[in-house]
Amino acid sequence: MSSTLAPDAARTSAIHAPVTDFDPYADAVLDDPYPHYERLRELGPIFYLSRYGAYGLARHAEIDSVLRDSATFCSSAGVGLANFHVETPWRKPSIILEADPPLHGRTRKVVAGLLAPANINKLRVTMEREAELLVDRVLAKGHIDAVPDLCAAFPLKVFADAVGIPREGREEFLLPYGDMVFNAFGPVNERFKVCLDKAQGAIAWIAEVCKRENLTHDGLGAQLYAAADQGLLDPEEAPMLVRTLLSAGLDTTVFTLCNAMICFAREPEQWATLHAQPTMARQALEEVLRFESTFHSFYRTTTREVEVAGVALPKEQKICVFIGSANRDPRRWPDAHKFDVNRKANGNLAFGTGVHGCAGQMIARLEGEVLLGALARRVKSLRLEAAPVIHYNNSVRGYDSMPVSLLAA
Ligand code: OVV
Repeated sequence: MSSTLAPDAARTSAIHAPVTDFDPYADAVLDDPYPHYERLRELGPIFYLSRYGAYGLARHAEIDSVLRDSATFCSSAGVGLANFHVETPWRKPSIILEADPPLHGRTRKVVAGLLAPANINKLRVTMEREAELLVDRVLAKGHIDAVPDLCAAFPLKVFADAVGIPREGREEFLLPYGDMVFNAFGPVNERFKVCLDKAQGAIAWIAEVCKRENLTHDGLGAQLYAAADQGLLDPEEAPMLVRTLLSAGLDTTVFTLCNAMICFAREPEQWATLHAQPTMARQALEEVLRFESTFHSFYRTTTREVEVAGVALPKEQKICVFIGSANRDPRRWPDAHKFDVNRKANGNLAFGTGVHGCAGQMIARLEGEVLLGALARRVKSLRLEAAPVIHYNNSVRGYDSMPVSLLAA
């Protein structure tokens, strides 16, 4: 990473951001982004990513402020590098993620009700039963690939059941579809293009399972159609929001579970702490989300000329927020680089913040708490048997494979 002063610093009196040719999407960066994030934070509160023509934020305070000001830093231009105001997106824009008021407020209200604790806590018992079955199975094996056997298996069962989609096709299509969705939170690079080529079958499958006739009668999907019946949504908005649930709800939770497994496999003492006190599962999960955030970066777009950390930005300017860096910012977190389940990690930005903060965060936490809790009660120790295989994606961080051995308590 090289950095210089912005090109025309001499000609104007405005403060210019440091410029860097850093590529957040290079494989080598995704292998271990944290030393790079540290350099980005040290560049200053804002910097310019010359390869992408976007500004970047890597400190907690500035990212928090930008995410809280959704009027100035909007989402309707897309949350990747492509500006939907001038470029055609790869699919019809989401009516919640890639929307501003007033559309966003209306759809968000429906989805927020759907995913509120009062509506999802009834899923806990079913999730706990599934978690027990899964832990039985992996303990019987002893040696597993924690990605397919545990981290993917759980959400593919409990979340897809909760939405109410068919069993057939889940393994083949759900994660590849999400992979595409999350690649689109970055630039239209080679990774994006290769993924889009491979995603065609998944795109068709998703469109099909979002239809009312293919959903169970009591799931979250059916509840979205019921909201449309009540006039809270237009009829064509119900399948769009089922698509949102299936876009946002699988890869993210799968990778969060992967990241939890990695954190604990690397820190046996932390596992010992959780094993001794399994009710710490929810707090421990929060620290996983801080320490190994699932979401690493995405964009906002300015709706007007605005100053950020003293730097004047034009209208329609893309700004990248490095969530994975904010959650390791030593300005915000003492011993930021220490994974510590005793820490109060609340205030981390893993789910974003502000009006676009993750609508599914409570069901995501529920899934994580339930599986981690079941493991904590019954697994005495876990060990990485070989190097995990990272899954390269433009915005989310997780694994394709993670050979682990488990010892029953
Ligand atoms: C938060 C999120 C992630 C991915 C997709 C969507 C939302 C969507 O609305 O489709």
